Amino acid sequence: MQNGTTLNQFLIEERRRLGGTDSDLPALINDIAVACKRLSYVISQGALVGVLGSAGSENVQGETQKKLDVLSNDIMIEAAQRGGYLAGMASEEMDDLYPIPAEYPKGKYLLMFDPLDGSSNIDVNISVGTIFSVLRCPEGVTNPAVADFMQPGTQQVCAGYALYGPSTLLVLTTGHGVNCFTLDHNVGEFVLTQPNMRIPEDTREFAINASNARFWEKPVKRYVDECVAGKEGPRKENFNMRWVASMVAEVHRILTRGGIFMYPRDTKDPSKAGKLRLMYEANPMSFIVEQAGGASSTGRERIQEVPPTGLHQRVAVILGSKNEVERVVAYHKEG
Ligand code: P6P
Repeated sequence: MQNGTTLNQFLIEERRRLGGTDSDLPALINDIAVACKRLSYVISQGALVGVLGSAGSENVQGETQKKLDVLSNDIMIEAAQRGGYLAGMASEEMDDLYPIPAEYPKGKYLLMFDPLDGSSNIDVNISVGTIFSVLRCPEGVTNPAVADFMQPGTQQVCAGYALYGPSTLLVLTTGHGVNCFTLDHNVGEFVLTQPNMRIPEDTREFAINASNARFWEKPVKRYVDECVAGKEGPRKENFNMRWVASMVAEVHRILTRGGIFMYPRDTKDPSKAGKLRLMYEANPMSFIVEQAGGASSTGRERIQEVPPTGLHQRVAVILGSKNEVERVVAYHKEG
């Protein structure tokens, strides 16, 4: 597909390519895209429409919810629940799964999402995003339970993110490469601007929250120390560091110019396997990164093969340029 193709035109082609089994998937993607367009507008209005600041509540993660966290969750639910493509939803902002109300038809997919990733940045006007993952609901299940969502990332049929930055972007995969669309505000359409995105296998740019250095496990500390040692160190190359505190922005930078993003397991809270959530952050981003030729690991196993045990399960995340991720994995093997 060439640049300038609209998302609608792309999804018509997708429907032809996907054929019978997943013929409803393009229509579900379109519903998600409508939610992202609405979110793009609300986020761009910010203080003008009084959506900044705290909602005065906490989510299941124990994190203070921003007004926009709650609003973005509502926008996604409202856009996705009516179409008849879903059997259920789950979100970072909801403790339990969201069953499709009886007044709407049910469908064959399960949608999991982080409606506003990086929301701690919203009040300081730094890029935030929406991340989503689509699974098939088990055959014959019309009222899915949490157990029906407990499928490894390899079972995803679609994953994507919207990035609300200087431009609003929608990045998608259905297992046949990664395509990036830019929202044309003049016509309200997402337009294909970066077809078939590929991550360079090598990089000299790493992303990690260095304030956690004292908690890192040895392999991560070894990798970062070698990057920081630069030309004088074992890598014999200088490295750059970035940390936006918005996973969507980090992943998009990596898709665009390479890099490695790490939110590893650490000793800060030994009870947690990591900070990021498997089902609606790590798995969808891993699907996208691998489809673009990158790699994604906990350091000890491929993220998409981690067996889920809960909707809000946390996991260590090391993803990006293939050769750098493999180096960090090798360091974990060496101990
Ligand atoms: P920290 C945002 O809250 C998020 O889930 C990711 O988008 C981001 O990469 C990470 O957490 C930032 O974490 O500890 O730097 O605030």
